[in-house]
Amino acid sequence: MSISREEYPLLSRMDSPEDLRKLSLDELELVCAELRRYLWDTINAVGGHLAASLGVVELTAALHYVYETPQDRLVWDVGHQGYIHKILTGRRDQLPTIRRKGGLSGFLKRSESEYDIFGAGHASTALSAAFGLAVARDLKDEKHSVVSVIGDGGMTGGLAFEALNNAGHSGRDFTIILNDNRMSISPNVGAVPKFLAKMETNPLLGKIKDELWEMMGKSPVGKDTMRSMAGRFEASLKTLVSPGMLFEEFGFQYFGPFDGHNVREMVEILKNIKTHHKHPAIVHFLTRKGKGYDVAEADSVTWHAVKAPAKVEPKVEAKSEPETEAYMNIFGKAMIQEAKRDKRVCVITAAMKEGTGLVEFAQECSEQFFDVGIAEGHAVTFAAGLAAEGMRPVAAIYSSFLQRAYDHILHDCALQHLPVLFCMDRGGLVGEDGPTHHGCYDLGYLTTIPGMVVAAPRDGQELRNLIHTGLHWPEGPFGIRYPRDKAPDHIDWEQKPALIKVGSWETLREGKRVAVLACGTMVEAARKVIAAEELNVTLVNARFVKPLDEILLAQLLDTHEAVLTLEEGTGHGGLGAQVAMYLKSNGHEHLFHALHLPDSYVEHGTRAQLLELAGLSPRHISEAIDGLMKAELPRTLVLRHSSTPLNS
Ligand SMILES: Cc1ncc(C[n+]2csc(CCOP(=O)(O)OP(=O)(O)O)c2C)c(N)n1
Repeated sequence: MSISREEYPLLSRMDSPEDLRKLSLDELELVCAELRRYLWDTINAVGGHLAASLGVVELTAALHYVYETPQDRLVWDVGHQGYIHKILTGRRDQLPTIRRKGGLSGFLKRSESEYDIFGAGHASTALSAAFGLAVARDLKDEKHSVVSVIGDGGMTGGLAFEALNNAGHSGRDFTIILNDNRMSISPNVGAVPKFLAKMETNPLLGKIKDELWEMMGKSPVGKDTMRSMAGRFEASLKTLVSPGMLFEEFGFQYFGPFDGHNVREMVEILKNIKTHHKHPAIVHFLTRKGKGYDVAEADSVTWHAVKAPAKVEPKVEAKSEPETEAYMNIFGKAMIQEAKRDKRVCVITAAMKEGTGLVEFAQECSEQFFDVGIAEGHAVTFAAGLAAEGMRPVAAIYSSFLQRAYDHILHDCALQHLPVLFCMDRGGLVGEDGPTHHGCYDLGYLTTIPGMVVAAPRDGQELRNLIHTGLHWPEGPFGIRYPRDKAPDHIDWEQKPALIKVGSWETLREGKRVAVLACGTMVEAARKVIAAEELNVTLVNARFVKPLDEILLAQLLDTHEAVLTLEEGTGHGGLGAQVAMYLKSNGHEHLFHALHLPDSYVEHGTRAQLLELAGLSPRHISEAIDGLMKAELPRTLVLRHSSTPLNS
């Protein structure tokens, strides 16, 4: 559906950045107002990331106005702030479909648009990727500009500094735009925000700079010679008043800080950089998350992402069950109890206090809470250090973000038998955030690590018990993954959590012929299917994916003819793969079927839609059980993988 000319006189004509470049500066200002209104109205109606994109309206417009995208390469970090970029690059009318199945992705994606030069979803990649583009350009003897945009939050990731280290002294034409809104999702942490704030507020530097610009004709981008003189003078001033200016030491020429909402000035600044500056440069813009809407400016944490308003359902008279709690909140509450019980418990987040359910923990147990910034690798090795001194560290990191820290888990924790507890929220399909955020791989990538315990609770109480168990486990890293979902049970918080024998499974129901081994979310899904269809099969809660409960497994194999494994993870290395290996290694010839996520990238949509698409819906479970119940008695081991590759 296209937007109306009456409501959006300019924006309705912007079909590509080419159209934007034809506007006068007055019109550019007007189009920014229309962009902001369109974004606000649409995202409040359909849900999505909001505050960050509101903050980069002028920046995005200025970048596409000055640079000849897509020939000039524009690389965005994370991509959650890329909605304005999407609107201006031919996707305006599809914005209402964002994050819905079949609609626009919530992040940038190479397959979605030629303007999405580099896809993302995870933070701190933009500088490395863009520097790769810049080097490729030079090797191919091409002349376009390469510009990357990174937030002050993204700058807390070590990868960003690795790129600065590598790119700064290369001398290549490479521009970094630092979008500094002083916020990650929550207020930014550590030295980077302090250092940036110093540059913004250093009164001596500011005063001298103002006077300098005054002398140069009141414009921060005066005539070329004056500007370069000013630049040189300013550079020496900076070393005088702020020795060791970080970026300059890395080999970048630093420009700023500038007002990131004055689109006219930004255009002038960027034009000058593009035309005259052919070396590594950092342009520092100050922006405000949520800009333009008081509520969002005042509380950008809440407005970081908004949900679509719930549909008004007709009132149901029947007494409805009170809602159960989300796993993430159960985790947060359980940690408060554990941290109060044992002062050695330390909880670490990598800039995801809200997302991992730790807001109350941070208030109530502030001494035991550590936000290390968007730095998952560091978070893990830091936790290993704590463990080496006898503390009980808990690394609360989303399953997909922990992928970045694989070697930190292996080399820094497991190899040294250091007991770090990993609590991985967003295990399995996350829904609308899509493939960058699905936690599909954890069961696979963690079970490859010798000595690692890998578990998935079937409900909230079991999450508490596993946390308790993990905090008492002395032998090495212990991982617990749970979904972005509500737990199926109500928790009695008065009751103390229990210790579970590591590696033990739980038989939930005894039946004949088929043993269903399910882990995590799949336990409840299988329980419902079995109950609804009154199937006479055995159901086992295979809560430990590593180590397997080989004693119970052997008993089950004695008494059953077929085995079905169910897991919300990829087939490689997870429950099914391990059980299959056990069967094969021990010469069993049972019928075997494994339901798991496909070996392809699952797109975005609701969790229910994606489970259906990925072959893990109740229908698929029912068909798999039915197939095994009716199948011929096994003569050979049949290893069938359920999933068909999905089109991505
Ligand atoms: C590796 C990784 N860790 C965590 C996140 C979750 N996350 C998404 S946006 C964001 C904040 C980014 O802050 P900044 O770069 O300053 O951008 P802003 O939202 O302020 O525009 C975080 C932590 C992520 N996307 N990737």
